[in-house]
Amino acid sequence: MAAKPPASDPIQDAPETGGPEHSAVGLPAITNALKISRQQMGVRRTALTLLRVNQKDGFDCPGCAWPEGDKRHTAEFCENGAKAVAEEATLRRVTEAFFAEHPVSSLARCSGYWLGQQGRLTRPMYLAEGADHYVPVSWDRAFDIVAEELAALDSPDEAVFYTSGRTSNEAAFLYQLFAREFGTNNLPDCSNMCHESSGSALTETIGVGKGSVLLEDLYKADLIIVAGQNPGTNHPRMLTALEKAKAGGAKIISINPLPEAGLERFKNPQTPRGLVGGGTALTDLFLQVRIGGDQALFRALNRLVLDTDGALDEAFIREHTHGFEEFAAAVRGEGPQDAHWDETLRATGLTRAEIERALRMVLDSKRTIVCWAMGLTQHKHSVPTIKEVVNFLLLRGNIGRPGAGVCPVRGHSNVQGDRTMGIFERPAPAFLDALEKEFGFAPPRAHGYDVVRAIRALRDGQAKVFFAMGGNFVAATPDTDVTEAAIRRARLTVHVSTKLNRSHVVTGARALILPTLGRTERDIQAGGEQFVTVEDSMGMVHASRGRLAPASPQLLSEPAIVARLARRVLGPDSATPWEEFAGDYARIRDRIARVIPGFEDFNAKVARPGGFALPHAPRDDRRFPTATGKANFTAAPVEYPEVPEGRLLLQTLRSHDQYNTTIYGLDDRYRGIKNGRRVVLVHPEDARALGLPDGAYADLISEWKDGSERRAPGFRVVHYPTARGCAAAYYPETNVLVPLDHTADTSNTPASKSLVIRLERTPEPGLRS
Ligand SMILES: Nc1nc2c(c(=O)[nH]1)N[C@H]1C(S)=C(S)[C@@H](COP(=O)(O)OP(=O)(O)OC[C@H]3O[C@@H](n4cnc5c(=O)[nH]c(N)nc54)[C@H](O)[C@@H]3O)O[C@H]1N2
Ligand SMILES: Nc1nc2c(c(=O)[nH]1)N[C@H]1C(S)=C(S)[C@@H](COP(=O)(O)OP(=O)(O)OC[C@H]3O[C@@H](n4cnc5c(=O)[nH]c(N)nc54)[C@H](O)[C@@H]3O)O[C@H]1N2
Ligand SMILES: [Mo]
Repeated sequence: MAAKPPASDPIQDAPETGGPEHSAVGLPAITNALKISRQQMGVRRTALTLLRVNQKDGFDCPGCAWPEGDKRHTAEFCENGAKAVAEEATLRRVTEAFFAEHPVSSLARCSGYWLGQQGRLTRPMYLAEGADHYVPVSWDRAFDIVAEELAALDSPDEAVFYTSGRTSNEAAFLYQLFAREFGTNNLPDCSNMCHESSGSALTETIGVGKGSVLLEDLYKADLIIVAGQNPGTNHPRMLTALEKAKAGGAKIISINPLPEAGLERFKNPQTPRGLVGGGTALTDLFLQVRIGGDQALFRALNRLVLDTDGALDEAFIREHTHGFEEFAAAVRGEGPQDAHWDETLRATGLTRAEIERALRMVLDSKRTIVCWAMGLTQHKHSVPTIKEVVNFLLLRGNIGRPGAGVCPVRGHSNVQGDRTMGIFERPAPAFLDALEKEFGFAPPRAHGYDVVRAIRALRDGQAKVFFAMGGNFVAATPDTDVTEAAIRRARLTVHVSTKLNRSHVVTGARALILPTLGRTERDIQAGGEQFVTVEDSMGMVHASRGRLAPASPQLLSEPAIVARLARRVLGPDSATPWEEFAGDYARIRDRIARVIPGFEDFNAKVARPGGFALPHAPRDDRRFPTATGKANFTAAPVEYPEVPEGRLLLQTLRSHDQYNTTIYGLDDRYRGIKNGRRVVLVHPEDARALGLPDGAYADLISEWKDGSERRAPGFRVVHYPTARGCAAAYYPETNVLVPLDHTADTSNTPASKSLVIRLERTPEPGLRS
């Protein structure tokens, strides 16, 4: 059912606005989920599929990585989970006729939304050098083409193997094994753009780059701080957990430049009160921080805690931490309290009274959890910011006991598992030793490229083959023009995908689309029906079993694709039993059990309904496997973005109707935006000072320190109650504004939440000639 792509802009982006909502979910969420699901799947399939999401014998929701509770509702889904499922289980199909009709050059002018709406990919397709149409290709021929181009490289390090976060543990383990047997650690992943800053900060300070709380901990907490996260849209099931935590007496502080509806009030669709009543107020204290002001805020709280008699957990600090004295001296050395306040208020945009109120809540709490997501990780100073959060928790002994800890809330449903399986450009030597011992080859030891370095290598001609296990690299990465030009220099680009996206139409000299099974689909191999496993944001590993008939008989599973490709590329010399792995995923799990700590008896443990928790030394026994053997206090200088006169600080974020680069629709219900995505949210006072009435149109121009500028044209200005001096607009449309070199220190994550921009007023679209 391919719709004709219109000659010019295929999507009528004509935003209308009505002001933000003050509560989330409730009946409209169900109505909207069912509407989108029925459009994609029809009535019967909608019912069958949605009943299976996140059930113990069903499939893991391909939406977010929030954990499932132990007691499950019949419909353990949320609006956005339902949309993610509908997107995959859609009845629409992209066939060879579609590619015969549409040349790549015209598809490259279509919006990502339109491309995604065309449906599921159905067979392997090949774009030959110089050709403008993809043509069908057999799986064997497709693997031959990849093998040819890999064999032509001067070094295995001229190949890049990207992973998005939906890939199962089994597929991820095989994929990294293949890349390393081939000879490279070039395994960038979406994590590099996502929670890498959390991983960097946590590994150094507590010794494990993952969160330290389980779902039960939220129900035992006195205080939950949600910083830089919009769970109403991106982790809707977290609202149920927050509601339950509140019922148990917890208080919630939200730290965000935007008043996000989901954090204000939650109408739980599983309860009558939530469906027809007023719902539950979630946030007790809203700190409307200026973008990038979080490190200063936590530093201020830490200083106040240090100066309060009896506020420290001295026994914990003495026994379990390192660097406290230096930290305390550095904080006090920042000058007298008064000067410190001035700087804090400037950096955060908050009042002293607000911060003192937060302090009282902090001191009243015996068990505190801090949750965060992209609002903390995508800044230049994200790693020191998250380390300051760790300092904050360490001061009062809030790590490694029930109801307390760090909770980075992960994005993609298996992004955490992929990393556990070894998808990492800087693998630990112990991991490589274990691979070497188990598989009898010498894995490469030199670090590989992360996402940003991979783009530079492609741009500079040092990488020539780009292979992606899922994702939408050209749309998700920064500096769109630079990245697209870099990708076009490649000899070959290959995408293992479920849906059509921009990365299929901005390609290297040759390109392949390899269509694969999704989570919702039945996976039958030589050894019978298979299931896969995933790890959620809290380190729980469990099985996922699809039930739907595959979108096409020609799809291969991700493990089968990797196994067949590996055999073709590595030849009979590879001692790895690739065929056996593809035939029976339990054989892959046997090997994971022998290579990765915590997976001993993997097959037996995962057979238990609900799965098992991976060990986490700080959480389980207050052991901190860091360089010092203790939890480390760190005292980085406080940073925050400086914004010149007449400029704003732009964050790029998600609307309610998208999953990263997958656009479900053109509305952002909670923010009162309809029918369009090219909007920029600006505080009314700032907008007036810039001479921009509500509804005016403007180009966004980012200004980078080397003097270069980048432009995103034609955004409707929306007066919106964001923090002063700040602005917000949707990604991926704004990725064009993010300079490739604008990354977080240490983690190298694109700093896509703090861009200095100016707005240039333009005529309304209708008035342009
Ligand atoms: N439906 C849906 N679910 C998703 C996704 C999706 O696109 N759609 N994406 C998935 C993925 S991969 C991820 S990583 C997560 C993302 O989940 P989120 O991190 O919630 O996603 P964003 O939309 O980027 O929102 C960032 C939030 O941080 C706030 N923020 C921005 N800058 C700052 C700051 O400097 N300080 C503070 N304190 N707050 C700030 C923003 O106002 C916003 O509320 O969601 C996952 N789940
Ligand atoms: N400016 C800006 N840029 C950002 C962000 C931001 O906040 N602002 N966020 C960053 C973050 S947090 C992330 S995680 C990245 C996301 O980066 P990616 O993970 O690369 O992007 P997605 O849009 O999630 O990828 C969607 C595509 O994945 C494919 N897909 C879906 N399911 C499957 C599957 O089961 N198997 C396979 N093989 N393919 C599948 C489909 O073809 C779909 O088109 O973007 C980053 N980019
Ligand atoms: Mo993410």
